[in-house]
Amino acid sequence: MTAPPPGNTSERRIAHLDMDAFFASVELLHYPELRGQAVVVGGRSVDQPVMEPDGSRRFARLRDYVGRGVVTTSTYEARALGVFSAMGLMKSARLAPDAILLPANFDAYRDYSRRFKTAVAGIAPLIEDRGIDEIFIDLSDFDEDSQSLARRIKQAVFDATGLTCSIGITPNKLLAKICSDLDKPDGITVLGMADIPDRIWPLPARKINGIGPKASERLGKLGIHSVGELAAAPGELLVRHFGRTMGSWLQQVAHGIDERPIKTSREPKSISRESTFQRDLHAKLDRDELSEIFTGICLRVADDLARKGYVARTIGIKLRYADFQAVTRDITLSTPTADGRLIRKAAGECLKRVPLDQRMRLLGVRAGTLLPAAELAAPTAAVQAELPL
Ligand code: TTP
Ligand code: MG
Ligand code: MG
Repeated sequence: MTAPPPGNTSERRIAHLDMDAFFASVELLHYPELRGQAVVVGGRSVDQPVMEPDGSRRFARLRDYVGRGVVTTSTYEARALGVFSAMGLMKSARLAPDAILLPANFDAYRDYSRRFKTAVAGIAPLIEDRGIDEIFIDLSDFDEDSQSLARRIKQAVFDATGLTCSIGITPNKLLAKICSDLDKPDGITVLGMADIPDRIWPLPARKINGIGPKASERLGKLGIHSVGELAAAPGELLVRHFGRTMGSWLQQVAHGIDERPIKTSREPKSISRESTFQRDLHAKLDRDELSEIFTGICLRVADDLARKGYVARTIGIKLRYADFQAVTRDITLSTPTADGRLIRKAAGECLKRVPLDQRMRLLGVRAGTLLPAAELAAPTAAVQAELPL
């Protein structure tokens, strides 16, 4: 995708979605009895809750924490007491001694991250992955109004995860990122370019993604605190203090201008595995050993395909002889597959088509022309495969 040509007046619709108190909210799914309490994620494994004989759980409290750990995230109840991400745990214990402390459980967070992204992709497939708990979504092609789209996406996320998120929908990524944070938690903020003076200009300049603590301090010294003050600052003043590139960027963003397209992650073109032998092998003399290695490579390719959710229409081999010459062969299957035995069979066919009188040092198997596996099951989803995901 490219930015719209200059003079194009049709506004894009870009959403930024960010999960609410993400790690802490995932923990509350596991410990629902903690709902409504100040909870902090950031402890060590010794802070794991302990099951009491009566079946209840005993949780670690912030006041008992000794060490140098920091808060990874906190529930909104803990934030109300002044406890935020990156604060030292011992310092936060002074503000909220009774808060519950839990160790982080990254596997669970990654799992819920995948779940919410898949749920959104089921509604709107043009997604830019921005990390574990946030995405941009290009909604420009929808006719539906922004509020109802946002509600539908939030509902899909909730149905898939039991978690709430906040969404900003605006004409670009810059504004969407700001807006997803304006009504947290569980919020929806929709705005257009005309709303910038009322809604964006009163905000502190550091709300703009890219204006960090250093830049905002330097702006402060120039008497510029809000986005509106930045928008009103003379261009040459900004260029003088920040250089041409940063100076003109500051001016643009203060006016809410941002043409960056959504960068959707590419579908992989192929998945391959190869193995370099410990010693050079001969097709006939080392037949069993070679066959075992070959099958192993095919099974790993099959496993990669299954894990990533693809089926392959072409299977190929790469072979490097002892003299470092390489050859490749491939074959197109009548039906796309992720089945290890079928991949092995097809790769075996390829192997028959290469000269095998010389010893080999490397063998590789490649699955190409990939399709999402879901499409084999649901041909109606074929349209989606044409989108530049
Ligand atoms: P954020 O989206 O910044 O925060 P959050 O989801 O906890 O809360 P909010 O409702 O304000 O969005 O970060 C997402 C997760 O990333 C967060 O749950 C924990 C992790 N994280 C860290 O590990 N260290 C940090 O300094 C921050 C800010 C977040
Ligand atoms: Mg978040
Ligand atoms: Mg986030």
